[in-house]
Amino acid sequence: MFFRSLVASACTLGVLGAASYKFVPTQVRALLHSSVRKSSLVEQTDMKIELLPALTDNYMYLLIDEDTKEAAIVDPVEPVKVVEAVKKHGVKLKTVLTTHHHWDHAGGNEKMVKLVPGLTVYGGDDRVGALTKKVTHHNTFKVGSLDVKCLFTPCHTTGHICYYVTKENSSEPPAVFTGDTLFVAGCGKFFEGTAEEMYKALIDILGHLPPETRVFCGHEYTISNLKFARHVEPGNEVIRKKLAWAKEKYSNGEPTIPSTIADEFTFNPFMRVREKSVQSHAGMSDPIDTMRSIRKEKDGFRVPKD
Ligand SMILES: N[C@@H](CCC(=O)N[C@@H](CS)C(=O)NCC(=O)O)C(=O)O
Ligand SMILES: *[C@@H]1O[C@H](CO)[C@@H](O)[C@H](O)[C@H]1NC(C)=O
Ligand SMILES: [Zn+2]
Repeated sequence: MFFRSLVASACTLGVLGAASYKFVPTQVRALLHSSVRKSSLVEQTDMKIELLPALTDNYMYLLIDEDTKEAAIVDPVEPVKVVEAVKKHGVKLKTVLTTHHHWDHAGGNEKMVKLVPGLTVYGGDDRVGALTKKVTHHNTFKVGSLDVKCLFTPCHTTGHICYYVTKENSSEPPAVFTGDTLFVAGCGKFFEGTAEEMYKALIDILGHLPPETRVFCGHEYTISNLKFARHVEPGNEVIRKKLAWAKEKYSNGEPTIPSTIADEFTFNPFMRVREKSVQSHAGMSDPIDTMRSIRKEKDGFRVPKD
């Protein structure tokens, strides 16, 4: 539909969106986007995770098993950058983890498998490019010595998968790659699902992971998400502090990722739909009605300048 295509966001634009992006002059693009966004490394003794900024506000994540030096890449939309990072770390890339089929996440898969032959490409949707292993809820597999568990979280798209990564007997926190289901202080738009489904994804599934689990999401939306969170809960001091912190990070080109599941429950309005403060903002008394109402409100929210 013509109107829908006008208002479509980056994630739904498809091939045309990807192609037109290429025609933005390189210097302008570099100034506006990726080159001012720093990559960063989250180091534990069991796993390393390199955050690789991509496109305007996406993240790819290079997951490294320290034990075997095997690696996986989450949503490799810019495969050349992935190959550079793999070389830099001297690791063996074997696996692609695809959160969902939208082009800003899965659009690099075909090129990725050409650049690194023999990759296993995981995803939960037949629309994922170069898919070799379709997965569903609680499927498990290994990346070196790390255990990966698939969490089926349909709503943003019907085939969305989050990947939960643990290491047996480790005392360090697990990681979860949440794509466009859970963002820092926000959640994905309900393109192909309902408030019931997002409630299940955020509260029942992701919300029951260990509280210290680190959250690695698909986009750098933290500042605009926190401005909406502040609008929902003007009296929540945690939101105001996190917003000041996020602005500081952003101004230095640094990521605001990861957060933790425990932290999300303190400032993410979509994780807080059982709280009276969020429910009364929505004029609802039921958590799922609240979820539906604040998602609709955020779809039309004009993000304030400060
Ligand atoms: N609000 C987004 C617009 C782009 C958009 O719609 N992004 C999709 C993912 S590709 C989404 O689910 N956004 C969640 C939201 O806007 O709350 C932005 O800050 O640029
Ligand atoms: C984890 O700990 C258990 C109990 O101590 C032990 O039996 C098992 O072999 C350990 N697993 C690994 C991979 O080290
Ligand atoms: Zn996206």
